[in-house]
Amino acid sequence: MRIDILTLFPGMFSGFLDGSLLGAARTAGILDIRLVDIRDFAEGPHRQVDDRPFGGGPGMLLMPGPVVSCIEAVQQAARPAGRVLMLTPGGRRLDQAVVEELAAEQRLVLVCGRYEGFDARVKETVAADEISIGDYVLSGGEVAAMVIVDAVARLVPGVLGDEESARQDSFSGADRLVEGPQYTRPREFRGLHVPEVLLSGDHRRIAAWRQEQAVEATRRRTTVPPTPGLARRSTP
Ligand code: 6GU
Repeated sequence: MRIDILTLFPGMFSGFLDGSLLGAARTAGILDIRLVDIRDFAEGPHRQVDDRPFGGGPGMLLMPGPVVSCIEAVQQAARPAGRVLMLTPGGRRLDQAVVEELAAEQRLVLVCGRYEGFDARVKETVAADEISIGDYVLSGGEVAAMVIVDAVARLVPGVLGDEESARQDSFSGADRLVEGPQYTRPREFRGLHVPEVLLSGDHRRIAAWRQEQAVEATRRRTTVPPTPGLARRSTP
């Protein structure tokens, strides 16, 4: 799979892309991830990429010229042109179903916004979709792009050593359940014991217990808390 990341801050990605999982997949040629600096497509002596919004208001917008030139150049450089995703807080909310949809593409072009966002004509000029990673505001799309690359890459065959582990992840499979609790050694930690069923060697019972725990974990997470605040405890 090929992913082109268009950004004003390519340096933000270096540690991330060279890290163990992605670094190995890139070296192995499974993932072809490229960074493109939007400022390289700016014109004039100042290489300006942002300007004040017409009609007034706070902050600066990315000008359409450099962004569209950058997208077009990247798309023309290789085939297929790839699906263009603009990263904005108002976009379609990312979830595992969207991640699976993106992982099925041969090529993605991720465009990171900065400042108050993109001039609206970018989206009209290039056939782009807008993606958000959640209902909160980041200073730019770079962190969101890393989230997308991480989540998508692990679904690309060969990136994870163990294909089964991706299928068993939370939100995967037809039921979209989150995973229940898991345990490793020691069998007892500070007086807390590993559930007996997991030590039983009875694989049918273990599978049934895990399914039950996943259903319960999913229910707890999607039930509206009775009082404000995030803290919720299951009744004993
Ligand atoms: Cl994609 N960009 C920004 N700036 N903020 C966000 C976001 C994206 N997704 C959630 N918040």
